[in-house]
Amino acid sequence: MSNQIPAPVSDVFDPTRWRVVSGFEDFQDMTYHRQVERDAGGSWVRDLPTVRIAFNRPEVRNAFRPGTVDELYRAMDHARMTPDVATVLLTGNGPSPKDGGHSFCSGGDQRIRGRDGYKYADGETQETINPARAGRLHILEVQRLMRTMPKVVIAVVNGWAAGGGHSLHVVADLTIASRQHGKFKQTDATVGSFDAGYGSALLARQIGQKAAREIFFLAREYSAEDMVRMGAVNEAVDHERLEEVALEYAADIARQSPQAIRMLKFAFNLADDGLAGQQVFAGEATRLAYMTDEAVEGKEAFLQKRDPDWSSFPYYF
Ligand code: S0N
Repeated sequence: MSNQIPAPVSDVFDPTRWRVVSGFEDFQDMTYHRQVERDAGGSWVRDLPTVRIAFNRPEVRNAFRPGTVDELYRAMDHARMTPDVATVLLTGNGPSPKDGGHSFCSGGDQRIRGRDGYKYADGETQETINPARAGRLHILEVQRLMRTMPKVVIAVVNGWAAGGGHSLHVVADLTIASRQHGKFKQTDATVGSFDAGYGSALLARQIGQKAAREIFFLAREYSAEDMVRMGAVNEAVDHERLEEVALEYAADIARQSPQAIRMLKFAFNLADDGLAGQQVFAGEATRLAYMTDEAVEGKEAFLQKRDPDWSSFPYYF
């Protein structure tokens, strides 16, 4: 494993705690780090079970364009499939080199919003773009992945969470926010946009209909402490301790049974996610059932071309 200490990417990022995840060094709009333990000389000792995925466009308050969302999805999916990762910290890099502003994410990049969705930028033209990738609203694919991945996702809100960035914090399992710089504003309706899925309806389940409607209809600014009072944020912490507290949350999560955590996450989701939620929960239940002698008997009987013998498996116990 590389002993290289990564470049600093944010004012609350301690480079000695992280390494860049191999294969993701080419990211333009995001960064992806794995938590590590190092010895006193700074050499890598072992990986720890937390990853940090961060928006890296602080000059536009970490707004996302299609390429940003592609990278976010890739990192999130890699975290989903990495067996020894328990927790994902989703956050924003910064502050902005232009004006020192802090941001988690300000949602879709309004400069490239077209009538049919968000356009690919940087050299893409109507003629060259793959039609399957044009005009994409695929942040919703990321929301579904965050919701269904068997890991805990913590939104670490270091600055503005606005528009689609606000929705990402809603979809995360937990949210902690900077007391000094964490700010929340649901600007969707201000720019003629609306997250009519998790961003609004799940928020209403979390904090109640009146409060959620207030956030969307009035588009006012809320502090981290306002959000804690409403039940939308778990904890407001001093800015300089944000990463440290996020890692304390992750360390507590890593002490729990992985199977129990994922069954609990899917149980919490189930009622709000309807049949899709039931499908995810049921998939885990089926996987557990495959581990029983009873399920093995069913499979063995089929392969041996005989009737299954259920006599040692009670209907009730
Ligand atoms: C975040 C705000 C409140 C911060 O205000 P502040 O601190 O005064 O900073 P500004 O001076 O406004 O900003 C600094 C620079 O950053 C640029 N910028 C900020 N946000 C964006 C943005 N979203 N897109 C492009 N540029 C942005 C500013 O222009 C400024 O640049 P310069 O220095 O060059 O002037 C404030 O910035 C703000 O209100 N931002 C806009 C927030 C917003 O409305 N976002 C979009 C909301 N809609 C969505 O996100 C929809 C997307 C979505 O999630 C979705 C939902 C459902 C279905 C599909 C989708 C999908 O699109 O995929």
